[in-house]
Amino acid sequence: MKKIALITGATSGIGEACARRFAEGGYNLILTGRQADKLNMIQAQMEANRVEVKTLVFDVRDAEAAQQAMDSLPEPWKRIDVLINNAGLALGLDKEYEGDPEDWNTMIDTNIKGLLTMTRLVVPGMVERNEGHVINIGSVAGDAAYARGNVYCATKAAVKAITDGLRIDVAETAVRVTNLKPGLVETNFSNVRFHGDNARADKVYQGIKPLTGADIADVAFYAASAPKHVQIAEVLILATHQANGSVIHREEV
Ligand code: NDP
Ligand code: 8X3
Repeated sequence: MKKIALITGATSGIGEACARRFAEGGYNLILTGRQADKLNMIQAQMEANRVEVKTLVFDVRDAEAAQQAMDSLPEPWKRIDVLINNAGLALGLDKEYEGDPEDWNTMIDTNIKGLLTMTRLVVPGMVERNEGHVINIGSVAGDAAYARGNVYCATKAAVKAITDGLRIDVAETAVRVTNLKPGLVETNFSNVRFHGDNARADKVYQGIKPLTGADIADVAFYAASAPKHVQIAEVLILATHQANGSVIHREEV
């Protein structure tokens, strides 16, 4: 049987690009997300290319639904080789003292607790089999706070600590743990961040050639394909004209 990659948030952006890159690289896929129709569409495209795909529809914030979805997988599909914890979001770009507590809760529940839920469900099997790879999608935002990034940056700093913690806790096994930290990637991310204000979202990528989901998927696939004794612990991936979370050089438009 081919190797299996489970990708959360596979309906869009980096997650969808990872699905396509890992399929191309010979993996079968478990694609998870909240939009059944989108998952079904991606599944149909992949199955036409002889990739076997299981789809699981659940919200990563719902630990019980996540557990039930994982339990529903046929036994051979429970042997997951690569877990890509990608589902996540930013909501708002406000001063911390003016932010919306509901947005904070959604980011914390998705980016931190959702990632932990999936880790708790998948990693015990990897440890038992003494093989596997966890790739968490962190962010440059986790390296240092940027203006108005506050809580989103904190969730990605938490992803870094949680990823480093897991790497320590599985060090006696052959399980590998990677934190990928992208900078500006043009996806649905900013449309979501600005609650559907697409004009404002477009401005985020003006005057700079941003990364694409495929750029990040290539790095994820590289990490998963490295020789078994090589653990790509962390990668910061930036557009050429981005220096860090705060310094972005834009051409005049
Ligand atoms: P997208 O908005 O394009 O994709 C986000 C994905 O996560 C979607 O599939 C979305 O599904 C899913 N998702 C969000 N909330 C949940 C949830 N509660 N349960 C299940 N799935 C959920 O953005 P990106 O591809 O850019 O984001 C992917 C990851 O990359 C995120 O963790 C983000 O923080 C990170 N990242 C993004 C960067 C960027 O500049 N774009 C840079 C650095 C990191 P749905 O459509 O149902 O909402
Ligand atoms: C996404 C990148 O800089 O918009 O994590 O926070 S940034």
